[in-house]
Amino acid sequence: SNITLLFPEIDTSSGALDGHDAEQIRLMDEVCIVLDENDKPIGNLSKKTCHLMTNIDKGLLHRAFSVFLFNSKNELLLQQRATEKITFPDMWTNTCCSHPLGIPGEGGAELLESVAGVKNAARRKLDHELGIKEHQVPFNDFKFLTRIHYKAPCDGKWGEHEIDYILFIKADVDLEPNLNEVRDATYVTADGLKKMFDNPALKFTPWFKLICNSLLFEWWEHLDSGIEKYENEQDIRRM
Ligand code: DMA
Ligand code: MN
Repeated sequence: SNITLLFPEIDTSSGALDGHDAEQIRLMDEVCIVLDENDKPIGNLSKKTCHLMTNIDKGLLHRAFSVFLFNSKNELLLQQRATEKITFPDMWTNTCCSHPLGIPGEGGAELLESVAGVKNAARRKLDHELGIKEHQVPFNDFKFLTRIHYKAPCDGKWGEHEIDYILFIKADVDLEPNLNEVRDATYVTADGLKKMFDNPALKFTPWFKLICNSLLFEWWEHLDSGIEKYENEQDIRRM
């Protein structure tokens, strides 16, 4: 891999995790897929390295996914991130977000394979974060819509810089939230979500706000009629 040539002075700051939750520190050793601007994998680096702003400021970019799960009443499942989360704690966001890992079945250089990879990762994390068993979210029920390239600082030290695969699924599921990941979860209608935005006590993740302010409500209106025309977009949307 040419990654150490591209990022010769990568920051792995030894003290960056001090004081954080032990389980969340452990998860910072997960191996993320590092990308060029066209979503081609150029190597693997730890989740910790990928989320340090010092590295993001040098252009370091990785692959992610965002799941939007709707029940049969077309209500969207939201989660509030746990206080233990190192990035964006306590914020409300879409159903589940995470990273495909540099492990068999989750990677891929071509879109067909990378989409399959993020669907596999999504099923792994829906179970890990929300206790949704894989049989309730069949692989073939996920719809890939598009990819969003965005950058968002968190608190100065940490941030995101991702190509984020947007996945929709309609499923009625049983929830058993992992409280180390998720503080709260609730279903909302589109109007209910807009009312939440008016409540100044609630904070939302930057990527969720970007998607809400651009595409979400249009997609949501077409859930049962015409969602196909939004599926499998080949271009990467830069936000
Ligand atoms: C990362 O989400 C993915 C996006 C789209 C921001 P996350 O911080 O919730 O990842 P993880 O659950 O793996 O900590
Ligand atoms: Mn990330």
